[in-house]
Amino acid sequence: MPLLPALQDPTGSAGAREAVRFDETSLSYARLAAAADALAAELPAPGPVAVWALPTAHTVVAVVAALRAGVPAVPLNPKTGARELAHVVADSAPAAVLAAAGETLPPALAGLPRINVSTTAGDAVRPAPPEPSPESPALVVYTSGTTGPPKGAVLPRRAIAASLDALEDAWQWTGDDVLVHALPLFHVHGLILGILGPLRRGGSVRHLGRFSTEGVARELNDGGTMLFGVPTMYHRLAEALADPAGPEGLTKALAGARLLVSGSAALPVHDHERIAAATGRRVIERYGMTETLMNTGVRADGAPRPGTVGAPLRGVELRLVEEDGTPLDDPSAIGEIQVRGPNLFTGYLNRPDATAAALTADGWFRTGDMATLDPDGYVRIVGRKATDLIKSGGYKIGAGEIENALLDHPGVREAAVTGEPDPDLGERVVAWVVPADPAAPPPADELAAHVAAQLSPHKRPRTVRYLDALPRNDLGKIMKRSLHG
Ligand code: MCA
Ligand code: AMP
Repeated sequence: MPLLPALQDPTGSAGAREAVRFDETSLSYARLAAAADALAAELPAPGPVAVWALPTAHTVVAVVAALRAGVPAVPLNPKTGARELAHVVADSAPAAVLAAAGETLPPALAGLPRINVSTTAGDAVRPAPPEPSPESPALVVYTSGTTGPPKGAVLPRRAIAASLDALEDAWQWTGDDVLVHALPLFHVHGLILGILGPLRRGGSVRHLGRFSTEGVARELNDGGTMLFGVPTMYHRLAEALADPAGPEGLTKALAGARLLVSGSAALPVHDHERIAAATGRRVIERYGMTETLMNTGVRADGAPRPGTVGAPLRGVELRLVEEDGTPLDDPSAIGEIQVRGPNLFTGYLNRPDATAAALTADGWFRTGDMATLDPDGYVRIVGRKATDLIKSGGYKIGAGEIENALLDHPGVREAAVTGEPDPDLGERVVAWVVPADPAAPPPADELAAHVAAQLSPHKRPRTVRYLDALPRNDLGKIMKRSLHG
């Protein structure tokens, strides 16, 4: 089966069905196929191509065109700062960048041929291009590690198809579903689950452009059947439900949805319970990673259990292992999650060392997530192996890349970065800074702006704490565990 079957022959009523809607822009399947195929004909094979991934219909056309042409797409965060963008461009070496006409692109992309994306191009449905091989790379998605710059996870068509079909099975996801979300389109959650998911099923997606509780209420009350979000979004919905001045119709909207799904980070039990009490609906969680796509999930016909991420999805093998990699005897003990299955990536671009370190000889992926198993197989994530990974607003952020960016600032002599609990973001990036001149420490907002400009705004420190010296052990290693507010 092709990756996007509904685009194969979008004629008649199937072709007239709305595929995506962003504000005023609505594309039917016929329109999306025509625009994407017109663009696909222009793409330089074998690619890859970078996609300026604003939350717009143009991004959908660009990604679908690349998928139709069999050219790997590298979605770029349009807010990426100079240093990170230069790394992604150098590492992925795109043959062109795809963006809507009129978008101003940053200098790091100036050297690339530009191909303008139009949602109105193409006037006829062309014969479907031949389906590329299932193992061919579809997307390269950049994801942070503990140290160094982000790595490009190469995702084959096979993994995308397998993961989306496992979610179809778990959630009884059909072409009648209308998904509502406001996730960014340069990560797995928003792009693969949130856009390619509905397109694979022949259903519809309404993207809010940017998250708002009003937008969620409006779209769910206007035919939306499912909501996908990160825990920060559900936290804001829980707050809005409790606020007498919150958006009109929000309770009804959430109560009427078929599925409310949270992922990318742990949903706090408190927010889960507040939403359940106000709406009668329980949010269901699923657990995934950029490298593995989706691993577990609570089923639509299953029992949501706050604090758990459900059981392994169809086709996914999951086990817990000890520190030395041996599978745990006692399933109720804490171990690291390893997963194996058709949902896995093929490796990190240009990083055979990192790929080899992430996978065991027999193909298990080391997630770095620590968990226990409930007797019925539900997974409870209890923490992460690496203290140098921070999940803030659902974004994975490496402490090392922020420390390096801070050290580039002339006012910083030493820096350490940690994550601290935050009711809204889950974790908040905290920078511990030894100023070059103790009498004139660089202001916190200046350091935040510096990190935002070098890396990404979501990686900026939300709190800066100044120290005379960083705590170090006898070997000179920074003792991060003793850094807390
Ligand atoms: C603020 N801004 C700045 C600065 N300060 N810009 C430059 N310099 C600064 N110093 C800007 C920001 O860019 C943003 O711009 C606005 O101010 C607000 O920023 P922020 O406070 O960071 O955003 P927020 O409103 O708190 O965002 C919360 C959020 C967001 C909407 C929940 O965190 C989000 O979209 N999270 C989703 C992450 C995600 O999709 N993760 C999936 C990866 P502007 O106002 O223009 O926006 S995980 C994954 O894919 C796996 C597979 C999985 O399991 O799902
Ligand atoms: P990323 O690399 O950005 O794709 O993030 C993947 C990581 O997000 C996983 O390794 C987990 O630590 C975390 N994660 C994703 N979904 C969940 C969830 N439902 N509950 C807890 N953590 C999650």
